[in-house]
Amino acid sequence: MSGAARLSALSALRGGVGLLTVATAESVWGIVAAENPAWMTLPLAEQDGCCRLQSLSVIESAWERKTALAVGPGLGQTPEVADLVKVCYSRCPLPLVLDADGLNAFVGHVDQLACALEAPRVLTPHPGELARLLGIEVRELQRDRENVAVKFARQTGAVVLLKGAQTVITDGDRLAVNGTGNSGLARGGAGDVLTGLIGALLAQGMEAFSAAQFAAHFHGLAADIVATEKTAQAMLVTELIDAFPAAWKRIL
Ligand code: NPW
Ligand code: AMP
Ligand code: MG
Repeated sequence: MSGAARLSALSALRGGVGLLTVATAESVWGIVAAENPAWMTLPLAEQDGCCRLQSLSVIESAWERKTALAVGPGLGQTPEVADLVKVCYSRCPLPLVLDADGLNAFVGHVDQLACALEAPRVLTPHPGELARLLGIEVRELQRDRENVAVKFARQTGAVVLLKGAQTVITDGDRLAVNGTGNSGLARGGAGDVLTGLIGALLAQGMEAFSAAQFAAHFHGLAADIVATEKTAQAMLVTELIDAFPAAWKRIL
């Protein structure tokens, strides 16, 4: 899905990343490349609209020159995508944020989210994604969001950011609940924006729990700025990224 890739990439740029490469299925490569001349692109071999496992070597040689990786938004769900994601997750020696179809790749294999590498992992499920991974009902998860997130963080060794109003961020020891944001964020693409932002902060060397906590706060702040002028009802996720400069001005 070229939209998800573009939203994550634009967000990463506005999040302050220095040099960005977007790896994407070759059939949408041109659309992604044309969106913004500031990023580089990496076309990946595909089948049925999704990346193939053989793209791994191309991705591996690209990450050698990088400082962080963001994986998942818009990838789609095929067995080959799932294998590709799992190998990247277990082998990439860089800080990595995993979202959306990146998380979906581990459904039925949640034990493989416990990564043996030193490099931090940030997992950013919405309640539907985490419920699917854990094999529980969304209602059950929502009743006990903080404890479910802490347990999942301990189980995986990752920083977990459980989305929704009052987003929970935890590394299993530390816990934060985010208070910014509004219902305007409950629309397709808002999460893809968050992934790009976390990727940008990790790339700039921010510690993983702090990156997730800061990103949740900043993403919500940008949404609150947009809602003041445009209302939560009429908000577009692209306007969220457009509000990043104003949000940075309030913080820096
Ligand atoms: P239901 O149906 O609401 O009961 P998916 P997705 C549940 C890309 N995108 N709380 C929902 O349950 C993403 O990056 C591309 C509780 C259903 O079971 C992904 O790659 C865009 N439950 C891909 O699309 C913009 C919730 O989860 C399932 C929930 C799929 O991502 C849009 C549906 O979720 C999108 O980001 C919640 N808050 N949210 C683009 N412009 O290219 C969802 N569920 O199948 O994970 O679908 O999150 O839309
Ligand atoms: P996703 O479901 O992946 O598109 O992500 C949606 C994003 O919007 C996450 O960052 C959620 O925490 C945020 N979000 C959704 N609904 C609300 C809400 N009612 N208040 C604040 N943030 C929200
Ligand atoms: Mg999402």
